[in-house]
Amino acid sequence: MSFAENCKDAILNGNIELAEKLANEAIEENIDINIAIDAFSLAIRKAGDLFEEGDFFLPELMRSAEAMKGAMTVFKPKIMEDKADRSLGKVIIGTIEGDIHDIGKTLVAALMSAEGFEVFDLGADVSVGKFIEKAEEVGAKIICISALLTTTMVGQKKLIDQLKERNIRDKYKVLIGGAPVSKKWVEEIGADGSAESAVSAVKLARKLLE
Ligand code: B12
Repeated sequence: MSFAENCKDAILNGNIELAEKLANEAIEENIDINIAIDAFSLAIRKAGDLFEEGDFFLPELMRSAEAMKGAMTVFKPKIMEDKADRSLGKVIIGTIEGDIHDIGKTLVAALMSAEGFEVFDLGADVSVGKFIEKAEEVGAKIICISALLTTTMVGQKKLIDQLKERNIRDKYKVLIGGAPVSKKWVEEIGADGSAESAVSAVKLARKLLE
């Protein structure tokens, strides 16, 4: 079986040990870390599809998510090992209120940090007020808001609306992301951009600050 097939097997079976073992092997064998993470990401999305189709129930999806988190925990120190020795500015990141999906957000945070941004990761289920309060407190340049549910994406709009109401919208670049986010949504709510992967999120953040 190929590496990607093994990852799929580990994630879909919710096998944390196997997921961690594969992640460790990928590092030992010098497999490009982004390619390895992509293989796991594809697998967890497959779990989501199975859940949507009714072939997976919530406990199975949760076990898959745990296996995915196990692999990401192995990759994180490796990502940070190559941390750039520079300061590109402060970034606030979190998953919006009502939403507990934090795997993608954590990946974006780790890569941003490795790139040289000073990242303040507020976690998941973060209120709009908390995002703004922290951004103001630390003097952030970028606010990154993740949302994985169609019901919680509205929080991304709410945050931008509140920045406008407080006349501080221009102080920040606002990046949004998560599976349901589209270019249309970016335009509709007046965000500065979105990205479909952690790698492109970092590239976009750098570009916006040029
Ligand atoms: C894992 C998972 C879970 C785990 C979450 C574990 C965790 N700690 O995160 C568990 C099992 C707990 C879970 C729970 C639920 N889930 Co869920 N879950 C998923 C799943 C399968 C994968 C998400 C994931 O981790 N992907 C892997 C990461 C690497 O990718 P990512 O999150 O997309 O992030 C990347 C990019 O989007 C981008 N990105 C992400 N954030 C940001 C932010 C910025 C600023 C930028 C620039 C980029 C960026 O970069 C990331 C890295 O590459 C998705 C399916 C899917 N297709 O997304 C469903 C999914 C999101 N879940 C879904 C649902 C319905 C739920 C539940 C409501 C189920 C339930 N009945 O309880 C609950 C929600 C509870 C809540 N209040 O939040 C639905 C949402 C449907 C919808 N239309 O809204 C999905 C789409 C599954 C489906 N197809 O039905 N879930």
